[in-house]
Amino acid sequence: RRWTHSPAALAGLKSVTEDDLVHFAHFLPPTSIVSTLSPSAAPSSELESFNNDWMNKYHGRSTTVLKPRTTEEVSKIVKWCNERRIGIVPQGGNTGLVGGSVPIRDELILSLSNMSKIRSFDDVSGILVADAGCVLQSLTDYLAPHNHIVPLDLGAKGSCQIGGNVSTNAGGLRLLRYGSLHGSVLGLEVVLPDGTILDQLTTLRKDNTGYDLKQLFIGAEGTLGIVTGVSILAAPAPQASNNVMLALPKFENVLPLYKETKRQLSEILSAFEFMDRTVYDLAVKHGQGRALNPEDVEGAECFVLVETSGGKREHDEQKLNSLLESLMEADVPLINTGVIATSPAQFSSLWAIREGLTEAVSKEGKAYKYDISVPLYKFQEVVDKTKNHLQEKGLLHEDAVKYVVGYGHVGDGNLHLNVVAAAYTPEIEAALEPFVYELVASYKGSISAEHGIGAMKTHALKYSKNETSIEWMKKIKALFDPNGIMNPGKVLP
Ligand code: FAD
Ligand code: 2HG
Ligand code: ZN
Repeated sequence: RRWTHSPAALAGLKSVTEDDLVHFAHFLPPTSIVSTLSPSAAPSSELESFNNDWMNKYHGRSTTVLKPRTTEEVSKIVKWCNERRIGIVPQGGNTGLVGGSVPIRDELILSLSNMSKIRSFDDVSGILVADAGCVLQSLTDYLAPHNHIVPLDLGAKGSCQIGGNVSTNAGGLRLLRYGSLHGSVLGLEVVLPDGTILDQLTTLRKDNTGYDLKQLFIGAEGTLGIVTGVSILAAPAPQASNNVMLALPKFENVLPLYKETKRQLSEILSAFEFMDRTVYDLAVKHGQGRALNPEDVEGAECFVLVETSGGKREHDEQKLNSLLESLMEADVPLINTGVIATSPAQFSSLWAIREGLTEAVSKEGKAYKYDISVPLYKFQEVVDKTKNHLQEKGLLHEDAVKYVVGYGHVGDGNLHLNVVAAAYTPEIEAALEPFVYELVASYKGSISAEHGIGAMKTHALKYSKNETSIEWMKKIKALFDPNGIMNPGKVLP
């Protein structure tokens, strides 16, 4: 078969054949093999959800999905593929937003969904060891009766897997409080591209015995190996959590508000999330959370969701109330209003607005997503400049780009610039890229704060990494994966 638009990384790789399936059937049960090639061929519709990404923007044409149940089975599959030069795409919950989790061509998809056992939990140290295919929400549910939480939370928690989270180094809504996975992941078990099992599944808080190899796999997006097990430090569940949605008259108030909120709430501040008015309105339009009362949103240019997590409810509530009072009573108030959650249902509903933004945007149209790190005071400028640029190109109208919106994790300097279009078109893409990447580079920012590079940004890596860094990344890739079978065409240009 001839392939058009196939990157060089896939050039020497082979397609899966019926002979390969016969081999896999020696150690995998029929339920672990979904293929359009096998004698009992699956209809191609069964492969659809594996071949298409969450945004329905990236499309692969894989013929075969394997769902191993153990690390040993993963190892056997990978060893065979390495010998036969078959490209492999590791797939977790397929919620990634940069096209990393679906094939570019017809690579084999290795789904971790059958590896979902908790291996151990120690409620004294808080260390959890789990299979990579455990869904994030299921880990949260498992830890709840043990009074612990996963130090990571994101809107995709119902589908994404801990192995996918580690492989993308996902940030999310709790990073402000618990830091990145580079800190909270204590150990990993990884199947290397030649099938070797690298067992670094330690449960130690401290371990300075030479190079910390696991760090290489955190954020490698499946290009260096397959994560099969994760050891992670869970956090004690907060005894009290509160949140408040603050409505701001103008964007310029976000920065002073963040400073003041940090000063007053100090150790109990656990999230500080930003959304502009346009994306808030989209969330309401598409039924995410419960809309605030009209009088609370009147005149608001943007919103900030503040969460506190602490040890004593009265103490935390007192701090939050006095923050609100001081903000409202200032000579020039930083906020118009603050809607404080007074029940668990309201607490969840305020979070649902924020967590539902991605879904709202997707319901409205096709989203071009730019997940960037830029200085906080530039958030609005990035949105405005992008909007003006699209306007100048004549692309800001109902049939092309409908909205340009911004939201994100203020505390982490991470803005999600979303350009919501009627359709994905080459014209819009050409207007946005490299425009957005050049803009980010001009602020010395990052073109990917937390979603990764995937297939979307390989050509843009140079805007955030210099030549020497890319050269060393390529050397590391060649060392681990000399045959280039692991997630080919992703991450590296
Ligand atoms: P997949 O999408 O299946 O895979 C992602 C990448 O990791 C791919 O390159 C894949 O090959 C690789 N991979 C997956 N599993 C493994 C494995 N076991 N071993 C090796 N490689 C593997 N991201 C954030 O950072 N913060 C957010 O707040 C956030 N919110 C989101 C909200 C929504 C509604 C959605 C749809 C996505 C969101 N994301 C967010 C992006 C995405 O959910 C995360 O990147 C998530 O960590 C991906 O996990 P997954 O299991 O779905 O991985
Ligand atoms: C979030 O913070 C996610 O909600 C998704 O990282 C961001 O939709 C996006 O662009
Ligand atoms: Zn995010």
